[in-house]
Amino acid sequence: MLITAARVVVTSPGRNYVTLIIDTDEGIRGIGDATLNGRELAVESYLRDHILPLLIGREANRIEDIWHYLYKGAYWRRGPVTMTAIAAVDVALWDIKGKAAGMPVYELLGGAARNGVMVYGHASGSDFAELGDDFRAHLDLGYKAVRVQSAIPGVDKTYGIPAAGAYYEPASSALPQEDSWESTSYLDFAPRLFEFVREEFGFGVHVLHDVHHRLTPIEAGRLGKSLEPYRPFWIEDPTPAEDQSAFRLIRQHTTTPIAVGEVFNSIWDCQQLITERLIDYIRTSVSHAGGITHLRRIFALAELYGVRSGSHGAGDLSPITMAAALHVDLTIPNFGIQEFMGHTPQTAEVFRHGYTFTDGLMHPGSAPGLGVEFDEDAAAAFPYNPKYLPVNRRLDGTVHDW
Ligand code: CS2
Ligand code: MG
Repeated sequence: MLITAARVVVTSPGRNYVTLIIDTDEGIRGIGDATLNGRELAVESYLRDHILPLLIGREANRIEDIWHYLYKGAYWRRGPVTMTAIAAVDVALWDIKGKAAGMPVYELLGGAARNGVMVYGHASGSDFAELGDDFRAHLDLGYKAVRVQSAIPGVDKTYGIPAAGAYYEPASSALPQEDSWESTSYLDFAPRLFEFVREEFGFGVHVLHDVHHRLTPIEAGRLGKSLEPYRPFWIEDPTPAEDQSAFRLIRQHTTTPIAVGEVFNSIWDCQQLITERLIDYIRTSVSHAGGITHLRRIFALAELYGVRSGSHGAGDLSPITMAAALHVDLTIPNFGIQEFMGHTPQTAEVFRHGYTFTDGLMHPGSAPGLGVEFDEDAAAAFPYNPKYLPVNRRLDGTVHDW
């Protein structure tokens, strides 16, 4: 089966998504997610101008060969743009392979190793009352795990807090909005946040929290120690992820589980964190870490060191990535948890998917391939809408990690 055509569609059903479509001479089509929040057009160009011409005439079933051809053949390796583009090709080829075999992708990956995929949702609030309502709403939906984020007294426009009941989208402005941050206020506040949640909802539900890259290593050690009485499922991205050896210092001070990896795009980004057991969950995603092919290598390495998966699943990863993630999550032995932030209603018009949520567990469905159909006519109704992620500044104006 030969690749005959490939093209990229940028659409914005509530937020921007970049979708790769690959067609073959047997009439089977595959789709991949090439979305990189705030840098969508960079990936679109990398695919359109440098990758897609190389795919025409190649055998669609040779997924591994194509992966290495695109990775090693570029000379300039790794990075979020390159690896998101390679990921989109990889996922589209797995979609084609599943459709050609008449099987869901998870069957090609070794079959189901569990009945369903435990997911966590996002609860947030501008105060504890609002947070409590959102948390309770997630419990009512059947979630067994909930991430909690709250506004920090004295710090305006911090991460993860939408208007009450609104869908959270951080890339919200045509030029970067400036958020604010102060670690001292946060470190004093975080234990109170967890105290509220545990007093209100008890210890029968997993509670997660995203620090979002903002602390120094010793601050992260202090945070982890202060939260130990409240038993977090994990604290996520406590410090900038690229400084892997910093996690040795954090580990010296706390047993609170740590999750890192949504900004990583290759196994080499997390090799030290995994092999030195500096983290407990690796959050690399199908769409930003080289696709299904490379993500399985990362999870296989992690399994050797007792590190479990906890893949990124924010709304800026399209339903194609959510579906592909569920196929992988269903089959790996060291599955931990899967983020599921959900998508806007308009997104469901464009990406018609077959995955399901039942009592806190998700399943990709049994349709051949990924189980997602991309509606190009619906997509055309939502033209690209340039958006940037925020830039963060401390209260004295210093640029800080967002
Ligand atoms: C966040 C993401 O869901 C998470 O864990 O870190 O929502 C992140 O802020 C966005 O994906 C950035 O585009
Ligand atoms: Mg995160």
